[in-house]
Amino acid sequence: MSGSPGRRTNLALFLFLAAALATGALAYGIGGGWGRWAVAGHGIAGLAIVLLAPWKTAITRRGLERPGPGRGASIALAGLVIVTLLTGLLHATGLGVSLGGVTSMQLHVAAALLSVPLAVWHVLARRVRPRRTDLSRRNLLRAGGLAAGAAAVYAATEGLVRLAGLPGEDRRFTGSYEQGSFDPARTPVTQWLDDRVPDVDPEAWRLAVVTPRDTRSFRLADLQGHTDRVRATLDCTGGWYAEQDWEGIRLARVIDPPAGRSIRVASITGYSRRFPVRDAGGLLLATRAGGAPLSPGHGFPLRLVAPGRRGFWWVKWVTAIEVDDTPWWWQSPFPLT
Ligand SMILES: Nc1nc2c(c(=O)[nH]1)N[C@H]1C(S)=C(S)[C@@H](COP(=O)(O)O)O[C@H]1N2
Ligand SMILES: [Mo]
Repeated sequence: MSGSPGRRTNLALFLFLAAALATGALAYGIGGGWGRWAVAGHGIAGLAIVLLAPWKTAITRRGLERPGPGRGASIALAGLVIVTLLTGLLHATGLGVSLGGVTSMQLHVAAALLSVPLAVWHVLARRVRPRRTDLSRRNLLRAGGLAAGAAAVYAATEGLVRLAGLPGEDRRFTGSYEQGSFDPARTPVTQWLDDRVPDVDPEAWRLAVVTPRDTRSFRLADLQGHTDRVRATLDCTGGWYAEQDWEGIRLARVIDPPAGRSIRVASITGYSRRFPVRDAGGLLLATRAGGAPLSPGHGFPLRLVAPGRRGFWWVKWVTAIEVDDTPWWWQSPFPLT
């Protein structure tokens, strides 16, 4: 016995919701080529949830007939999951990338995150206890079959997007759309959460470089003479990307030789990210983009360029660099501000 069909549907839903959450986080976390597998896995997990909808609807209909506690929260959860799926499809196909004011991607992530506590509560409130038969061979085969079906639907959808020439065909492997490449003035100005564009006085501004050996301070004029260049793509998790020619000073030059395990790059605003010291060679402290000084929104006077990493690593308004023995992963995987 592998349990009732209702139990199986609920288990499969739980499994694929968890998979969608995990692959979504991975797609945000991985900026390099491997990210494409996270993005594909994310699409497949989402479509598996869509495929389960008819069965779940039958269960839900029965549930709604016996009103009990927490019914409102369950309905809210269903609504959030539907919004998450719809905005995911709107973004991926390009049929609705921006919904006036907000982007589909913003709604997608917000609805998904809000649904997590509700989903946890929903499962706990129903006291579904794991049973050994849940992991029966047949159930695992069924889950595999569902994933294969979802993969086929994913491939078919991608094919349709191309055949129909929908905007979705121009997505980067991360799922992002091009906006303002080689034209910084057309590139969006965005903050991860609640940071504000600061008004920086270039005369008073200093870059502090703190290493276990010493602390040094640079003026803007000390950095502006450097002409290290890198062509790199800023790919925001908000769903757009732009390739740009960046100019400034390689980070490795200001901490040479690196003595420590990680480098913390901090903004005037308090926002910061920590990098493994081995990355120093690939990071650039940029003062210019596209041949012009950075605009305030894009990080004037100094911003980090972190090729191969998603946008939230590209710290703007840099004012301090600290090298120490803290492991680079000793930080929140995503910024909290
Ligand atoms: N200080 C600071 N730097 C930041 C952020 C922020 O909120 N604060 N947001 C990051 C995110 S999420 C992105 S996508 C890029 C956006 O850079 P742009 O505004 O120059 O396009 O800046 C990154 N650097
Ligand atoms: Mo971003």
